[in-house]
Amino acid sequence: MRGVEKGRIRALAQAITLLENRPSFQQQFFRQFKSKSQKPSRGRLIGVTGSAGSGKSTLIAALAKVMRSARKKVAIVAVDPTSPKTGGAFLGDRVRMQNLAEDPGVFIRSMASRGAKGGVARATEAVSKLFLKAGYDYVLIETVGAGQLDFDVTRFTDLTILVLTPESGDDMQFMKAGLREMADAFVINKADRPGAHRMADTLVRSSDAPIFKTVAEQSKGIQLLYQFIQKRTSSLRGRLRLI
Ligand SMILES: Nc1nc2c(ncn2[C@@H]2O[C@H](COP(=O)(O)OP(=O)(O)OP(=O)(O)O)[C@@H](O)[C@H]2O)c(=O)[nH]1
Ligand SMILES: [Mg+2]
Repeated sequence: MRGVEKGRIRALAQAITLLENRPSFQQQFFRQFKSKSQKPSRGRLIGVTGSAGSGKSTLIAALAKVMRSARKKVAIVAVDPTSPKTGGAFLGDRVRMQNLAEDPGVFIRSMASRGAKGGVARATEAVSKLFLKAGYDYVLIETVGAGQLDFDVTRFTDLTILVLTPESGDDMQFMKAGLREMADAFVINKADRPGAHRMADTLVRSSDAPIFKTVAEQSKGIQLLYQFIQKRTSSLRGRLRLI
């Protein structure tokens, strides 16, 4: 654990693998931290959810870039569904496109959901908190807005962003499932396409959460979103955590 606390990449990678592969170790992990007097962590857990292909990975890569410009250490945890990818690219590709992969201040980890439910969420939680322990300022967690996992994620994140597109009107069904109430902010991504304003109008009528329009592919609107994240999560200072 000491290597992790010093932010050593190798120790971190080993601990993550252990947390993923050994559910019993997860319990031990949580117990260990529960029993100690706890220092509030400086880092923040940010959930990014939304329907497949809405641009979550692109948004996360763009956001990570802005955070790096502000000299923040960023960890990215992507929960990939087992279903084969249609279109889009893996998060790693998007991050590479942004030249973040070579940046020692960015750690990217993919976790396959393999159709599992609660176990993945628990591993995701444990791994995300491990990054806090390792001194990362922001942990960005990508999940696909379709299943139970998304709700589990909102339970342990400091802030959850729901990514929509101008075409998401048809997806209102999944939003009605409760994710909408869980979201601290909405991002209407692909705002370069028609319908973004209409989508925003629909949202304004049904929620009090702030709405951001972004074109993640062109890094547009990301700075504003980052400012919101920063402001909203800074007031959480002093909150106790499991680790
Ligand atoms: N027009 C437009 N396309 C975008 C924008 N952001 C992302 N895309 C494209 O949308 C597609 C999906 O982007 P991803 O970032 O992979 O979306 P995702 O939500 O992570 O997808 P999954 O992880 O497969 O659910 C890609 O082809 C992106 O290039 C945007 O702001 N405007
Ligand atoms: Mg993705």
